[in-house]
Amino acid sequence: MDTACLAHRLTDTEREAFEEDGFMIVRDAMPTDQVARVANALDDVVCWRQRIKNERIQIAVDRAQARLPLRRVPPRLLVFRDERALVIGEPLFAHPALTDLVDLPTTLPKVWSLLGWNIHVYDQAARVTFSSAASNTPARASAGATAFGFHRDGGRINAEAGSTIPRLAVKVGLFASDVDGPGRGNLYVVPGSHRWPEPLPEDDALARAAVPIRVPAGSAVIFDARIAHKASTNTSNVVRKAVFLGYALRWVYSMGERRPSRRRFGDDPIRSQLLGAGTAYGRFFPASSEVPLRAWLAQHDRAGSSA
Ligand SMILES: O=C(O)CCC(=O)C(=O)O
Repeated sequence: MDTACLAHRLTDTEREAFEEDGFMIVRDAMPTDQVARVANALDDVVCWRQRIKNERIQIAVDRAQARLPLRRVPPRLLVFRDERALVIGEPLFAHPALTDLVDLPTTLPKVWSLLGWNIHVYDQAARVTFSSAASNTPARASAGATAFGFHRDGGRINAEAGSTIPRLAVKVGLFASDVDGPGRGNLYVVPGSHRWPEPLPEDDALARAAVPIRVPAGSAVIFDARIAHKASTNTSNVVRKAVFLGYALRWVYSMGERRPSRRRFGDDPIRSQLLGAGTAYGRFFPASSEVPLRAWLAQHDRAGSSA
């Protein structure tokens, strides 16, 4: 990892504001060319999904042909609908341009400043929100929980871990389309609600207190997993493209089923840690080899490596 990322550690002022509000905006989190790569990757994944639907047998043959360059073989995709949004369940494993977001130099230092070094991604989704005006993208009722209602991240953590839960996770939302206006499928957050005890108030009270995140493409929002937040419908004609990566302490079990393979993701040690490599025991008692971020921080950011 390039030490240039150290310039993006959380400042004292940012920490104070984050403790108060439970979220922060990072402008220019991604340069313009990276925004385009992420947006194109999401388009590719949506196309692959269509191809997988149409050509199941041919895809199986492609996968079996080990000599095909990996990037030409669609990975196994986990894609489902949440009302007007198409959700790519494991974007980090779906496309190299999306994998690159896991150690983004502008956001990862803020994440380790908040959580420390024993972290991994436990919750990830890319959410492509189509215009609700477009007749060819009908809304569907979500089979499970929908992100279009106010919620805290972590599901049963909130119901079962007591009324005042400590910070176990933060989420980074990265926008590959412009959401700097109303009706763009904006994420809504309720400032300060990460400090509220469980259960959350009724939706009406949350809706009155909620604010939309309105930022240009390339921006990120980092929020405490306990903050009340929700997706919203997109009434514009700009498709909303966002990737959400939830980082948690490694003893918080990952919601994903898959582990990174070195063949597909390379063997950058810190990236492997973040993608979920390591043993079950090592989530609680990590060997140094399982948490290379610790040694890296000890060398470059003593404050981040303490504890
Ligand atoms: O799509 C959105 O804006 C909301 C995402 C969300 O609620 C989540 O990641 O938990």
